[in-house]
Amino acid sequence: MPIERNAEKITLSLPSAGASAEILFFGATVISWKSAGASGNSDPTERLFLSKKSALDGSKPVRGGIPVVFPFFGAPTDPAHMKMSSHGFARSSTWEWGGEVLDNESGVSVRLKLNPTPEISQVFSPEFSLTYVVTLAAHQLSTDLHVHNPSSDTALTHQALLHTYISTAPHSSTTVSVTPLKGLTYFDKVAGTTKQEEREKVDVKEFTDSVYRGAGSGERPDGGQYKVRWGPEGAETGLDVRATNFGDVVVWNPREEAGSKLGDMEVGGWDRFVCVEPGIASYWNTIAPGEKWIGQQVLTAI
Ligand code: TA6
Repeated sequence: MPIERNAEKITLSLPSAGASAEILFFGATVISWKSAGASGNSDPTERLFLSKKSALDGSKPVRGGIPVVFPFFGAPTDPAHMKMSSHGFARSSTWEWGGEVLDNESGVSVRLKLNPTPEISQVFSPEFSLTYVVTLAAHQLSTDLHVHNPSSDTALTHQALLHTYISTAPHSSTTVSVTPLKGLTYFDKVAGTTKQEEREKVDVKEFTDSVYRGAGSGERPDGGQYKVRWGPEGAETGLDVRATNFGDVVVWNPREEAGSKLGDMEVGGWDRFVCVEPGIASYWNTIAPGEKWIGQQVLTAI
């Protein structure tokens, strides 16, 4: 069965490619994506990191997979957001089944929806309607966040980000790099300063929390495509990340320094992931009444 669902989650599968994905209704959080590499040099394997200590029962946001961040990134700064916790309500709300979009040999795709509930309306008053389309193909996982402003007279101003935890080989035994980020301006949240990226390859061997600005806004010829790689020269593996309409990308790894302080981060988990997060994180997007904005992430296992 390419698309199965129960009250808690949706399971997508493409048996011919050995690919599968699992999406919790809680937070519309993709918690698993298994795929072989497009180059044919890797068997189906789990491509996302999920902390063994993560709650999966809806008691708190998932520590891993692809949490959906909306209507703002990070700690609330707007007075209108102060009733919400970090990264907003989308990742800790229960989304609804929105139907099958595609189910054939080339891929399976489903829709989840989130509209204002009494709980959300208590903390966020603007009208909104979110649709999340998750598509599994042979070597790819696409996640499209649609933000619709149903208001007839009021603009909707928001941020949004896909907080993707990419499973990697241990940083302690190999270099996991993210390219190309050289030349971009970024806010280094660890140092608290704005910097210019001078490294060809960005690694996360140190505690890293960087918001790269203009990474995907079209200011760069590739419009937000990143390679996450590790392994021996000439035999590297990893993921390609392609972002559309997300003008920033965040690179995060807490290492033991900050990771050991996260109650739901398994010990040593920080050594086996890198978060590469396409998003609207350093600016705000405004959607006119009746209009829609769509942000897309396409992950490809190489
Ligand atoms: O995306 C990086 C970041 O904003 C870090 O500052 C860190 O807070 C991380 O998100 C995880 O946030 P969370 O609220 O899930 O613990």
